[in-house]
Amino acid sequence: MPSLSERYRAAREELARFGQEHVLAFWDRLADSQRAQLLDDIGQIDLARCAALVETHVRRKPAVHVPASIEPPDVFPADPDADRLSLYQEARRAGVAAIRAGRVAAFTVAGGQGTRLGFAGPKGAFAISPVRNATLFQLFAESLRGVERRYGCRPRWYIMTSLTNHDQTLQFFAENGFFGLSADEVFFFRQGQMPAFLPDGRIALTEMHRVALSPDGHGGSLRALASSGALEDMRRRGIDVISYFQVDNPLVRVIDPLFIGLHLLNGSEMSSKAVHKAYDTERVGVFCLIDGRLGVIEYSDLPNELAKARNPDGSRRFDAGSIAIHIIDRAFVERLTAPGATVQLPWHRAEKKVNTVDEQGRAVVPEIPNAVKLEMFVFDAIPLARNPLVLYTHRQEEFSPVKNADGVDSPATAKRDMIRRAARWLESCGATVPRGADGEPAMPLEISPAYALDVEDLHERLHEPVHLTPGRPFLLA
Ligand code: UD2
Repeated sequence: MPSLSERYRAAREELARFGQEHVLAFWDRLADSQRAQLLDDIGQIDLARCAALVETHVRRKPAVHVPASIEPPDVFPADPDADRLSLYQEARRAGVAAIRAGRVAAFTVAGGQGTRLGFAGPKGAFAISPVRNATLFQLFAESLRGVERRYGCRPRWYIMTSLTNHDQTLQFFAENGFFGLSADEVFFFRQGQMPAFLPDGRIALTEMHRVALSPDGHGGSLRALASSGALEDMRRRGIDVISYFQVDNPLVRVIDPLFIGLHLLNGSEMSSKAVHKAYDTERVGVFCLIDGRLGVIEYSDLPNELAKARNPDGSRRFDAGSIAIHIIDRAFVERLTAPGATVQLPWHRAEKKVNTVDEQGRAVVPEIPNAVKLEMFVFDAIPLARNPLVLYTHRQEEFSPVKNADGVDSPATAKRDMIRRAARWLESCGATVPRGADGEPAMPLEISPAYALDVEDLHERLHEPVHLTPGRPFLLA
């Protein structure tokens, strides 16, 4: 292990090469522990990559490519029409066969900071289920156990964390006995970090001994899958299909045979699920054909006239909202991340408020955005994929994210949607669900995904009639 002063000299030389030596400006005022921390932070930064990005994305806004055409794409319907009935049946069979053969893994991106929710821990540790208060991570683990019960094979689980929540996430799993999974079935890895930049291109410090680092976006997951050894781990185990989802959606169908099967039959490298947008300005990316290639335009980048555009029959023209659920081929990630790969996900620039220090080392808390952050988005891989497809799913069955402390996309709406879904499934199995004057079920309802993965699963499992009493929580687990 090199000494602190050796590390300092090496870091100073490297920073100077890229005009970033100010990062060490307060060195003389730091305690040794702070010095070590600062050098660790510097070690996280790919300075050569940052130097190029400073020129293209920080000092100026990146050149925007204005597409010649933006059209709505073809999307597979959630329920097959007569023409597609046999395709969907075949796809389901192909998906089940891939799951049974151990080819499919679950992959959760959980590196985000959950600032909007105002929850301090890793978001997956947020308690959300209506009866048991089960956490998001617990529900996903139970889904995997449900898949094993139903298809005879438990998919391996990859979880991407970030530097800030990695240790807490591991500890949370350990404290909870891995929710009935074994510790070696879950592969945790950290995503990369990017520094925030001041408008002149200098790397920002949040304290005299801390670089302003934050996760490099969920698009960083592709690179992190490669650099962490996760891809290699998959290869060794014969896993070639990755079921990607975000940590914030308790309704997600973690492993979906139909979706997997359509992806395989279509020879796709990356497939996506969509919902019909709830309203024009909903905060979800929108699937579009951009100059003939499928891609997603993030809500904040979608011109208002396109968000509001209508078809002749009055329906919304750009209506396929991205819910960040994908099937990704392992080989596709390998191709994008191989040494010397020529394609690379674009960086998105955001101007943010970042606490910094002034030249004397005094804390500066900005009132307006003072720094530039750069992130990659995973959906930018879609235009690079062979035969990408989009499948609609029913929002009420599969999408109710926990983003905000209250209002839309909050714990309250996610719980409500979990209860509504359980009520629909129970009613479809012949139960009578008492409802209040507002039409909502008159008691909290919860069906663990370990008990039933979907309504067909519930049909097969429920052999006794279910009796529900207003005000009495009801649980199937
Ligand atoms: C995301 C999508 C949006 C829509 C919506 C559905 C983007 C840019 N927008 O919006 O189009 O699909 O989700 O819910 O993706 N994460 C990481 N590392 C990071 C950043 C994020 O792991 O560096 C994870 C995070 O833990 C979460 C997910 O990615 O699971 C989404 O992040 P977000 O909440 O910032 O995305 P949001 O709500 O802006």
